Amino acid sequence: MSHPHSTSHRPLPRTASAAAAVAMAAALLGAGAATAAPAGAAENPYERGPAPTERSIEALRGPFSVDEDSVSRLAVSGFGGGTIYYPTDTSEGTFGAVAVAPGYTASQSSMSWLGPRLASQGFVVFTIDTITTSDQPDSRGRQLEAALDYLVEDSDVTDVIDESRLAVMGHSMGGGGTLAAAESRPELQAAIPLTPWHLDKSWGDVDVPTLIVGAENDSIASVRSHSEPFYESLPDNGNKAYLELNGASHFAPNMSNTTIAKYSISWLKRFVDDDTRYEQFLCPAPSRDLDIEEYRDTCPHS
Ligand code: 856
Repeated sequence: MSHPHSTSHRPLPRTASAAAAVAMAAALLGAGAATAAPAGAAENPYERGPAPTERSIEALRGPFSVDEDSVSRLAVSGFGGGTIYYPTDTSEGTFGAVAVAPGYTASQSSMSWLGPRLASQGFVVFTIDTITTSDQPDSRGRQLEAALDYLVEDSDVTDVIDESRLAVMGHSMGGGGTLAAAESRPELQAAIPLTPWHLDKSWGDVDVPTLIVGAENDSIASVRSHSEPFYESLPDNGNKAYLELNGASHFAPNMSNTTIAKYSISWLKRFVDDDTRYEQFLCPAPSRDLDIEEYRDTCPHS
């Protein structure tokens, strides 16, 4: 870009005082640009709730009170109904939303712990039932998309949601569906497959920030054949992470789990809300400990 105040193409004399004058002019121009910006423009309009701490992201409940709304399967199409958990206080603005799919043979109740856990941190959470409990991963992905469409277009909480900030999660075949939905809808802001299962191991077209959670002792969707190849196939130049739960089974995501909660909250806050206050929990990568067998990432996030 050309400099608006430059009138000469003659090289400046490279004396110390001339260099200082150039630096001063640049500083003044920078300051002028900052003061000319609208008030508050530097603040993130999507930030919700107080500054986080390790303790606040591990807590059983976050700062927002939560209500729930049951959605009958008879009232919807493209998925099997579910339960919407949503923050009651909209004084800071609308919230991002996340749809959550269960695994093979399971219902929404298998993921219900995530409803109040995530909603109380400032998200609308829709734990869904699938059309049949034997639906395959790609079908579960389409059902997650239908659930998000219902949430922003037809639900009783449309006014609570920012339709441009949506995410998907799911367990096992629902985690495979989460990958499929992310591939199908690049406009999604985040995806979190939990001990995901899918026959397709190639997800190089996914352009959605994706946190894959694997379980070390998973004998249904082994990390060797599922989570690890899924993670490695995601583009290296995108935002992705792999969290492997130490000593955990395939069913770890079906019970209240603080490690899943704290990294899911951080991922959703970082990418659905653009809330960089949570980057501290993701980068640098958490260390191996009693809860974490392994963590892979593409830090720093962009
Ligand atoms: C249960 C996914 C051949 O595939 C399987 O055996 C299999 C079994 C179970 C699941 C799953 O979704 O488990 C979650 O709620 C694949």
